[in-house]
Amino acid sequence: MIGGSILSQAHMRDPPRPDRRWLVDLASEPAADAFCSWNLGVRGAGTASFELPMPALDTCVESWRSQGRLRGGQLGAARFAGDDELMIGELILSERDFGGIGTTTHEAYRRLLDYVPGSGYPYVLRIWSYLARINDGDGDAERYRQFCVGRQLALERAWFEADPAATVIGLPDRSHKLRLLWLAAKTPGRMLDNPRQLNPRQYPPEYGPEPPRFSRAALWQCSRGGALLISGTASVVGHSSRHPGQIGAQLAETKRNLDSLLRVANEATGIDSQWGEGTVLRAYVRHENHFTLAEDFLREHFPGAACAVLQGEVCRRELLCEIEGVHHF
Ligand code: 3EB
Repeated sequence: MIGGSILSQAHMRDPPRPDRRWLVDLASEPAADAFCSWNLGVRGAGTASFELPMPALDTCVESWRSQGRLRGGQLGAARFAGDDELMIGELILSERDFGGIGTTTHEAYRRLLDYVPGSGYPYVLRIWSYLARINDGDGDAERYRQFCVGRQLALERAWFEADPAATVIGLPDRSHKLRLLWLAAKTPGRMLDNPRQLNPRQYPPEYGPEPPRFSRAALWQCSRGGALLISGTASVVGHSSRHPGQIGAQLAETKRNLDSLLRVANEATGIDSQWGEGTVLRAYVRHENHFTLAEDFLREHFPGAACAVLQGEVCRRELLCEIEGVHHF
């Protein structure tokens, strides 16, 4: 009896072992193997959580760390969270309300362009767009190409001085929702091209009636340092897809594109930076059975980087993977 109580006291002094809380645990971040998480307590007006409904190799939380006062709110169908320097907004529109992906994209970008100038964060650095069935439809009726038509129609109002960095990825579900997230700043960034890749505005018409509109990366400086916001980067050299259907070769080509982009950024900053601890990558693979292959590739070629691998459809059918991310200088 006495022995038993000493034993349990000794046990109480042990540091808590997470695996003992085999069903429910509390931590500042959701557990990697959670099937559900409850966010308890209001952390601050500016702390928002956005959800990407796509399968992942390991679920994880990508946290954007704040500087100064937090703020957040809702503007029509959009909600946003921000701090003294940056904000991220999310706008979700249903194609059911706007009649097709082209018109829905046009409406979403139009709202974005209307909202941004008066938002207090007038410089859009980066945009993410997610839609389902991105490769459905043939020729110029393909949904990605219709997305490009809608985006171009909105951007013809020529509000962006330089196109923001971007990602467009297909969600592997049947949803009718277009999800647009944008990162905007109070101070401007510098948009970068990649010498290995054509500026998307100059893609020939074989890729669709209207060209994609994005820069290969945005370089942004603040008191905490510089950040390279890297667009979705795939196995595209010039304007053409390389190594159709070959995941290993596509990953290697994508890495060469990323290396080339980092050289441009190093020149711009005057810092000889390398991939490593300061690198956060998100890889999208079209097929779930390429999850571990992609992760092994990232581990080997970006040692020290933090990596997430998600299942998503790339905008050209022959492309099997795309990598985006943030590199801190
Ligand atoms: C490419 O290089 C690959 O339409 O905004 C990557 C990132 C791609 C963004 C976009 C498209 C977009 O063309 C596809």
